[in-house]
Amino acid sequence: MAIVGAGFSGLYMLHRLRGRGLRVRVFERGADVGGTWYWNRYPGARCDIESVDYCYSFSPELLADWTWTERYAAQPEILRYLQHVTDRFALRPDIQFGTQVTSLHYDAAQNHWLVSTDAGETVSARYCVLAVGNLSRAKPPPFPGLESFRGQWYHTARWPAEGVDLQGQRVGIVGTGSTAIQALPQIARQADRVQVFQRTPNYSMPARNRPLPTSELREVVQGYPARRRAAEQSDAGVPIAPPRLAALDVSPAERRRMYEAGWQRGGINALSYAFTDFFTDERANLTAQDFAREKIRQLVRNPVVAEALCPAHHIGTKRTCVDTGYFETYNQDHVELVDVRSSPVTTVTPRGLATAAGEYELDVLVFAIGFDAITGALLEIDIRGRDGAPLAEQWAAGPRSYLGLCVAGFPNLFMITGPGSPSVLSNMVVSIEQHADWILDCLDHLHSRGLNRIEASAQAQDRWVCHVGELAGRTLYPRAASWYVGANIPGKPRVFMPYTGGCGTYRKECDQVVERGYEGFVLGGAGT
Ligand code: FAD
Ligand code: N01
Repeated sequence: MAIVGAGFSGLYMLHRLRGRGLRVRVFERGADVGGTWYWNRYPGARCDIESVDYCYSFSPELLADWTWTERYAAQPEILRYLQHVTDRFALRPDIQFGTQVTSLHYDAAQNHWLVSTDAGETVSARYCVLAVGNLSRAKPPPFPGLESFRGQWYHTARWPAEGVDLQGQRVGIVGTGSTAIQALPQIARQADRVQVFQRTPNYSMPARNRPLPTSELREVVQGYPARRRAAEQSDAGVPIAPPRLAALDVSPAERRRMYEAGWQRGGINALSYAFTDFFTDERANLTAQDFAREKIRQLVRNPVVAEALCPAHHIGTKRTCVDTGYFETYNQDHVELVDVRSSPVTTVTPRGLATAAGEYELDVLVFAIGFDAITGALLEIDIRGRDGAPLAEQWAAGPRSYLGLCVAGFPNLFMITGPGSPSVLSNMVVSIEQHADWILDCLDHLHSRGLNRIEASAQAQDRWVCHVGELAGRTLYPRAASWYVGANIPGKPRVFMPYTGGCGTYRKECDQVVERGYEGFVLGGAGT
């Protein structure tokens, strides 16, 4: 078995497969485990799902012996957790670090995959699991002249492990997504001057982060099985009771009270979990947008800056950000918002950034410009299935999969949180465990029947793609120019990629496929 990637997905998959006595090799580009939490070391990086939920549930002993110190753990703590898991379950010997998988070619005669790496090695594997991450292929800075810049530049998703000393520096941050929103308050603490180059403003909810007392953690661990079951059956993979009321069915005063309560609780679902029609009814969504914009106007003293920070898209249709003091940071004299919507960045010069409006002199450039999300890391590998057909060709008009787990024409190849599954719309660790468990059960099923091949049928895949599209079409999601639809990558096909039906419903759909004898899959033995 081959697994590509050693983040939350690859590590858990390895652990489960090992439990079956299978021989497994994991290939990881990085020098250590951690995936997202290995690469994204920028100041302020932390999770936006509560730490006690953004972790594995498979081992009660692991749960009991790990101490989360904050409501939302910071990157170093999450990385330490994943390193701890790796060592506790002795996973390291099966992981080959510093190795990028460059191609995966299926050999139909042998019914195996040929896995080639950038080290020039090729190995064969009967089954392959792509645990490459939805947000792991960093978008390269697209600005001409970057090589001429005399200062230092960094992509937040490749932040140096030793950190960057920003004391006394003039720093430019390009981007105002989740990453920049976390990083700005931290960078502004150190730098002499910060200029934030904003093309599109985003909604951000207060994190209300706080230390996690051990008594609270102990209580959570005691009731963990029920808490996790609730998360698994929920829409977003978090143990929060779903809303019951529609926004327009309550009075404006009641609506306001509920939004305010959410805002005070904080977190990514602060407003979205208030009402049932948040993601489906434009008028309901507008009430939450208005509330969020009003908060920005209260938090930012300069009314011109506040207005520039007010987003216009349907709230939630681009990933809602979570912050600690983001908007308030613009009240500091040494922090400036620069509009690059009306005057886009044209070039990087030796001294800084140039826009049509002028040149900005900088010592350090920070690119918080995001990722080629969901399909980027998959298509970076030259994947060829039965008949030698490249995956890139099959996905030329957007990704097509069955359950977000498998692709027709690519036998014995599994994706963890692939396009067409809840993936980035969920607490990803919940989704990762579900996918890895499903894959393991599937392999057990094959082995118990003396079979060794499974492939999604083209018809089942067509039906699934249609179903995912229909579900998304009932929501406001596809209307935003977001990375969910590939809008942040020039030339990428515009298709809404995740499954919007919710984690609980998705899990049932996957289970039904199994109950019906792997409906929609073609199963076979070596000779068939
Ligand atoms: P990753 O963690 O991305 O790991 C994939 C690994 O595969 C990487 O280490 C990569 O180097 C390796 N790889 C990729 N391609 C190759 C190749 N060809 N050859 C060899 N190795 C390869 N999700 C949440 O649910 N809650 C959060 O709070 C949250 N916070 C986030 C914060 C940040 C800053 C970012 C960027 C993402 C966040 N996410 C969050 C999403 C996060 O990516 C997932 O939660 C989770 O970490 C994904 O784990 P993974 O193992 O699937 O992928
Ligand atoms: O990336 P993004 P991110 N010129 O794509 C701008 C997860 N995450 O790294 O919107 C000027 O969201 C771009 O502008 P625009 C989370 O899922 C979670 O911030 O394209 N600007 C945008 O403002 C998140 O959604 C956390 O107009 C350019 C920004 O760069 C996902 O990762 C923390 C530009 C990119 O925003 C990605 O977040 C961090 C250009 N040429 C990440 N190109 C948590 O809080 C891009 N931009 C848990």
